[in-house]
Amino acid sequence: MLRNPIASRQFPKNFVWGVAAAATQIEGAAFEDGKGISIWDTFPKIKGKVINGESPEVACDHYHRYKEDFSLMAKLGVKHYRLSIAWPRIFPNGDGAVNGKGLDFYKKLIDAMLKKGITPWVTMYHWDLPQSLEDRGGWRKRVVVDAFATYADTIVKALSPQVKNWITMNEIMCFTRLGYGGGDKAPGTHESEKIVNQTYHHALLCHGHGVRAVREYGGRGAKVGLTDNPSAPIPLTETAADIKAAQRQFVLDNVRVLDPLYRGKYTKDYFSVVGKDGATVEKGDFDLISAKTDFLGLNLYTGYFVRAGKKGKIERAEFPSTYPRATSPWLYWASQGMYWATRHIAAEYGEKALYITENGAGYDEEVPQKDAEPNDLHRRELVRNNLSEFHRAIQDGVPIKGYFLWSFMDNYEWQDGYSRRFGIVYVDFKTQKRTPKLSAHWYAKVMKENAIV
Ligand code: GBH
Repeated sequence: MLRNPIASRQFPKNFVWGVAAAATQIEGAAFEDGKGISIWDTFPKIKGKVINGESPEVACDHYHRYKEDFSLMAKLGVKHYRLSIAWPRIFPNGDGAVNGKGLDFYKKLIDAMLKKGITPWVTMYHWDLPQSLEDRGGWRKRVVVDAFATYADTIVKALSPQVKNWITMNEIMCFTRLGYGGGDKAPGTHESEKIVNQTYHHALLCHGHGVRAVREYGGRGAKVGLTDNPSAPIPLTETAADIKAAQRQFVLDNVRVLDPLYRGKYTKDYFSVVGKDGATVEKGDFDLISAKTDFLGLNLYTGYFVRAGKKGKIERAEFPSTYPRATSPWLYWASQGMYWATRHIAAEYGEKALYITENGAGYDEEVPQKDAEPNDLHRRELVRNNLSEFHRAIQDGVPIKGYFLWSFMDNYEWQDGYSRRFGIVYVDFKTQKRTPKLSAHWYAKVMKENAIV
């Protein structure tokens, strides 16, 4: 007798299946109802930073279309949705006066979700710093920490009756290193390593304030965690020496965020990586940074291969030019990264609850034929392979509790603009028409069966 192929591919009971998006990437209405300017409104105006200078001013116009978007989600069987709040809608200048219309917008939006049976998972910060704070030093300066503490208090107080799941920060590395070190993301400057490490430190402090705000004002049953995007070294062979090398590389790669979070200090490993450019720390900082969380969120898309070399050295096995990847050039097809990143965290830091807060694939896709189902078999296949690896990790004891596919619909992919599509729903940006792709119909069945189908 052959077995039913999905019998061994079931996920645990109560596994959380969802989709994800972020304010700047979908809302549009960049200057409506009192919203302040964010660094992502300013950044596309700098020549050469964003493809075709595309801006998030209109994006998916979700600000005006959220009801129909939630109807479509519900139709696909989505029960959990990760969204973010635009800080400049709440505090147009980052601090100072609250914009009541901003808070009202999110209350109405979340009400509309709840009516459709969709549970919100709210990210407090997904890269849209109020420009006014950037003008006062931004992530380089402690002013951002004080402002964030008040912002976190304000949104948690206002939304805690409706929201039980909170994510403090999205991908600290991206808005610190890539924003202030690499120049690729807003604000797009090139600071010293010392300053870049200081931006990480301020972001970690904000995470701590996010946790504190949820503990103080989140109400009963509220949960909070950080979303990180660790790099994912994969052992070239799954044998003891390569596994040890990969886990060691994992710690060193991600030491700026995960060591302070879990070890409550800047460790020897941190200083072995940053040298004399470590962040300046004030008394009490680590109490905030390492305050106990309820889970860790992970955005995982890819990985890379390492093996044990001679004399304890770790060798990287480079990707040859023929190795498959998505149109996003960093997105190599490396599904084993899903297994190993989650496993390394469980092994190294003992985390008890992991949520995959993003996973997906970015392609410049063809315009679909009129009335045809957009064919994104490439995305379906990569995501399905990734799910197999998460499933394998769970079988091996890694505590993965949920999975959010990035992204619900095509949207503003930051410096890659509107041509780089990550959605399982196709968006025609001229007409704002939404059309579920092949992957959306497949994912609907995954959520329904609680299994890889
Ligand atoms: C996530 O970023 C974001 O949270 C989300 O908003 C975004 O739309 C989505 O993923 C898709 O990109 O070091 O220069 O080689 C993931 C961003 C992109 C961060 C690749 C690290 C490495 C680029 N990651 N990046 S580089």
